[in-house]
Amino acid sequence: MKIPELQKRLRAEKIDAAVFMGNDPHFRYLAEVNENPEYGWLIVHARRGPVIYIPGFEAPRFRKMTSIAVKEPKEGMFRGVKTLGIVNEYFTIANSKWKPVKGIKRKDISKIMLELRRVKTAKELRIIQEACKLTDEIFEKTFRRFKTFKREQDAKIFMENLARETGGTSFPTIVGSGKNGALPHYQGNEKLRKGFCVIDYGVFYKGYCSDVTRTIYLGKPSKKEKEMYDAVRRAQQIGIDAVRAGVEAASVDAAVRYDLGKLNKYFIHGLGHQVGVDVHEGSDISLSRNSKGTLEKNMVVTVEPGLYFRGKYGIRIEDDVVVQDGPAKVLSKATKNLVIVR
Ligand SMILES: [Mn+2]
Repeated sequence: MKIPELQKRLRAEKIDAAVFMGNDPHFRYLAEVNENPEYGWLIVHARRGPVIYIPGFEAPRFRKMTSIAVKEPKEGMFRGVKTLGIVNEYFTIANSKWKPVKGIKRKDISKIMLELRRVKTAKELRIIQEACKLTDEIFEKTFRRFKTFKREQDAKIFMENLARETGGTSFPTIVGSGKNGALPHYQGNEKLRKGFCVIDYGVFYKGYCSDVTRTIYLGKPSKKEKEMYDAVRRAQQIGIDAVRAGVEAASVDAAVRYDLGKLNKYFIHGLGHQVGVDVHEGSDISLSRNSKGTLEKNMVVTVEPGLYFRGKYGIRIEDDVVVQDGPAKVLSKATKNLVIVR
């Protein structure tokens, strides 16, 4: 429960209350519910209990999900509030014209929220670990089934269907075969090409995301291709080994690039990012060369080096790991031995 910590921060900043709109992931995060309401908001008061305001027809459902008081919207919700914390990104222009907040001074609390979300509670870690376990199982099922797929999206649809029962996927699945794998965010649907096939996939589970990539091979890899795969796998392990509480986030990216040596020029994106209620969380600290800040215990980050040879193929391996005082705990465990589909 992060609300008491938020209240402490609000008091320190002399903010009387914070409001989170229904579409804001912080709503789920703070209320500890799996979904956002279509319409409604959460008010966290600095000095009294939080309240969710939601229309009557939605209220019973949310009452079952949270211990926070759920009430119907009414006048005077912000009585006594002189300074109101908002999250700029979700407090849109329409909201700023919203009558109940008229005349109340507003202060952006995005930074406070980023800081709160950065370090995960034991409960959050448990949920993300479960999300990763589901992801592993879906990867294994997909590998076994791969021979039957004709097009890239046959694999994508198969995987996304398996995620339906748990809450869906955390982002659009990427399946890029052959030269398409050289485009990190490829979303096409070509006939599956021989060679490497990059599969980037994650589930949305109890309000949290997983984000895992495996690269498999369709056909028979050459010696050179196997070497490239091994280079990515080794670099990824070096990245995981470098993740530790207290280290500069940027230094983890640097360690991987150093290991890749001449191949580094084919590694065209950052090494990783935080993950949580959002799949790309907390842009303030990431495993990339321009990131400032250090890793803290119980942050969850991805480690995802890749090599991209334009017009030829791509390889990426991505795991979700928990930052610890000692070696990072790897949550995603789908095999990293090169899966070969013939
Ligand atoms: Mn990722």
